[in-house]
Amino acid sequence: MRTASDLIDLERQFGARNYHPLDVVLTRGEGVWVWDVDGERYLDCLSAYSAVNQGHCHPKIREALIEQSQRLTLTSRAFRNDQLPLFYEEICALTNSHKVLPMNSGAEAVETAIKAVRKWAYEVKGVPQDRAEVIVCANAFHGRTITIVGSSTDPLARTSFGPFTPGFQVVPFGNADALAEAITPNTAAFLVEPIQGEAGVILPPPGYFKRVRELCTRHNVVLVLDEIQTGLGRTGKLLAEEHDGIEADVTLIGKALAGGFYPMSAVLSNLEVLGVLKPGEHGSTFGGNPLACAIARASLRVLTEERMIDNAAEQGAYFLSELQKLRSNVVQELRGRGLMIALQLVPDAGGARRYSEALKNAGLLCKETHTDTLRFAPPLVITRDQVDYALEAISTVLRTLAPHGERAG
Ligand code: IF1
Repeated sequence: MRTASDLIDLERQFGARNYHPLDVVLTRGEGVWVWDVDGERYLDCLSAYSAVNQGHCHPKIREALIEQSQRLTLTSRAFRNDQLPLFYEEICALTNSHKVLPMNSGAEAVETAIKAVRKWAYEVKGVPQDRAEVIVCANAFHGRTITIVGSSTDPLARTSFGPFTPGFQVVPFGNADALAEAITPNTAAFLVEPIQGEAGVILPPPGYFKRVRELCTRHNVVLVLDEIQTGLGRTGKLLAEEHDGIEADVTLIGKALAGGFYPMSAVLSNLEVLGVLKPGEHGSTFGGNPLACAIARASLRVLTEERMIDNAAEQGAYFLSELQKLRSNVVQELRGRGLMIALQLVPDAGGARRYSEALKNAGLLCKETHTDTLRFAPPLVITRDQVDYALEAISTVLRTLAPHGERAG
């Protein structure tokens, strides 16, 4: 048997170095727990970036995967399959959508939305050809394609990957006046996360999205909400837009749509925007395949049947309020909604990375974002006792890692 360090060496030798993972080699997962190859157990507070909201290896989703994989996995969209229409019907009923376009990764859903709103701008809004603009936010994260990183303000994401796709304008997140100023007659859409994830769980000021909704309606701009991370229960509602009492014109979902078993994403839309796409204008070999659709149907079913969304609201509120009681001098700020929680460390805490490493040794897995922020986003099936386990690990690590202690190493 290969040891953990053998496996890490193999990865170093053959893998591209585009990640810097914690040195924990996982081999099994169940609910909120994962185990490494040495049999150590950890509470997963990352949930594969919210792709396993339903918990690792959920038995009912696994059953759907096994059952469907014994019948039919892939047809391509050249033929119809008997799962896609049922997925359409169920996701539309659940999210109040009129039209759906299934893709695979989150980035593909974002790209699809950009294509659709551009075409809508030319054919419906009357924007002159090749002049359509999409407004995005500073510090946003929407994926890794050339077009998307070209719209990004993050130097790490974009440097040396140009030349980029034109047609993007950037405004600060949370500032509706800045959006109002940026809108021109050529503006096709405003693409925005309800809560900025990668930026460090940044919540906009109250009332922001109400004004955004009004501005988009008034100026005939498509409001595209990227709910790829915030959606499907993560924030304590099915979609984060519900917290703001608004409805997007186009909603992007991915990640937990297929419970962490399979890559699947979707563009949910009103009739008008997706209505512009005609046969042959867009597609994907794997998009909408029967295996993905069967898994997604089970993933959505357990999310509601097992009350995971309410549990996220309840346990998230408890988690955040208990974190607020920790009173550590290295904590600068706590932010969160539902089970999407960030703990920002003071600038001289020595960096979040050594905290995530110490938390790993204390039996909790999480990932730092940028240099000073720790993110906690466990599966939505977490119980109060398991939140207490996380709180215990976090308080121990905050207490024992001296704020001015030695560097990580
Ligand atoms: C990685 C972050 C999370 C997303 C939103 C689209 C996508 C994502 C709002 C693209 C993806 C990921 C990808 C992952 C890291 C990660 C992430 F730290 F970058 F911000 F989740 F917190 N829109 N988010 O968050 O979806 O194409 O990846 O399916 O390693 O890049 P994708």
